[in-house]
Amino acid sequence: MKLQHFLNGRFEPGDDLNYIPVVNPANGEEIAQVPMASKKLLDDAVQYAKVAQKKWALVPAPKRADYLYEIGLKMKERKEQLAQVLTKEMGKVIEEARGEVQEGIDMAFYMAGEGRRLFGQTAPSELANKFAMSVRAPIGVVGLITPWNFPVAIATWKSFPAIVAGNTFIWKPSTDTPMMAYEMAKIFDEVALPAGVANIVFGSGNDVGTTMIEHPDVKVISFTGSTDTGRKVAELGGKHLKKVSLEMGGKNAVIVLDDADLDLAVEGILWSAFGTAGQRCTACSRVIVQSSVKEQLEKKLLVAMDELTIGDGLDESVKIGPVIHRTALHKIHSYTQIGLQEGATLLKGGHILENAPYDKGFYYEPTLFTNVKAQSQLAQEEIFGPVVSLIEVEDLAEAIEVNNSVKFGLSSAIFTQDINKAFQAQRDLDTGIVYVNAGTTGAEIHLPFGGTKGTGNGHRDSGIQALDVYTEWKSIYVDYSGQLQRAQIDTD
Ligand code: UN1
Repeated sequence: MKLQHFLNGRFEPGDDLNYIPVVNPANGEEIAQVPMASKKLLDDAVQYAKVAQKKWALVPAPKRADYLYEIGLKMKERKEQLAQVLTKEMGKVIEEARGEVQEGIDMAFYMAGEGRRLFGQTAPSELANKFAMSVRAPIGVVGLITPWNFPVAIATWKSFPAIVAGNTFIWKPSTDTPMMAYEMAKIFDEVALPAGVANIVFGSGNDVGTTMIEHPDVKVISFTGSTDTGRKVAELGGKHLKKVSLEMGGKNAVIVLDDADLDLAVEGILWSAFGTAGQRCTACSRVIVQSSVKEQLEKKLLVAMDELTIGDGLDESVKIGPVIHRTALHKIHSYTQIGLQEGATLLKGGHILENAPYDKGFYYEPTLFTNVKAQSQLAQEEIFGPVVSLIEVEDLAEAIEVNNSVKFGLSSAIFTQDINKAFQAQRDLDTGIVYVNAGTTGAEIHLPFGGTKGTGNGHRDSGIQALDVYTEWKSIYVDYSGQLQRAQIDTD
């Protein structure tokens, strides 16, 4: 199957017929081909989006929202089919794929509600008979660059607030997972979203991504992906004075204190470390454990890890699917080797699964290291795979210090039954998301999603805060005094 770009309400095969294969990571089979756009095609898309935006901005927001309700309903109707496509192209197990599609549905209905809010503010004027207010104004054409690990949910976090606020968008999905974008294009088409409001252009970061960031008619860039790429996006965006929203890596930790419910902590660690084969920005990659319960926690984790069935995510009984591609597999494995060189103790896993039935796909054994030093490479760098490092600490203060010692700040979690410690931790953990007695994953779409330090640049995806990325504040003063009144001038 050959996918097509979606431009100005039409499907376009692409102008240079330059296609690359889309591979199912569970078995290495080619499942589709994705066209790679030229700079010219991207430029066409921007022009369509620019023309469409002028009209779209004049559609009343509650009417714009009606399209989002329709999109949400279609996604709901097709939830199972979308989840199947998602598992085939990305590899996550079907239960999680359903969950990701649900995130998209939730975002559609949530942002549709904003069509009847999009609240501005009124303020008293310092002058008599003068009215002051500020409103959210759309910005124009926005460029969305999304990753392969959440091919649909992350795109909905960005595109839905963008369009309800009166912008139009160009979306460049990852070419590793373009099929969900293609499915979304079909839905945009089915609900007759006005031409040019949603445009999907497949292509490389170097061609399409760079051109989009440099393009004078693309006013906002919202990016989710690696810190290295994000830094380049920010540099180039800065040069062209773009508003850039970045969502990047994590090195998220679960803290386990000696008073924790250890069985619950084990469940939380397993789900957030090995779910999605560890390929979430929010994945737990470190466990920071108080020394008195370290051995007990290790034992419980090892027993629980035996239950993790690995295989094709379409099989309902499988808990861990493949990783995205061979390059990822080797990168993950290089961290196991680094861990061993650094003197960490490998308790379990640590291998690429190379024998049948795993030989055709890209599978990595869930891996647990212990006696890991907080400052080691294994404990500091994002791995993006099913590898967890146990770090021993004496007390809560040290746990917080270790948690905060990485350059990322997305998510953190603490297991404790002591409410004072829980509240102290939520204050002191330097991450954008904190969980108490739950793992590091599972953010809900109506709360702001993002992180501190190397994870982001101060913006947030999803939640009401996403609207700040896609709107400008406009302050409006209406003087009904019939006289020239001069602010800041003392007239007494
Ligand atoms: C991501 O990995 O970039 O909080 C997104 C979670 C999901 C979203 C993860 N709701 O784990």
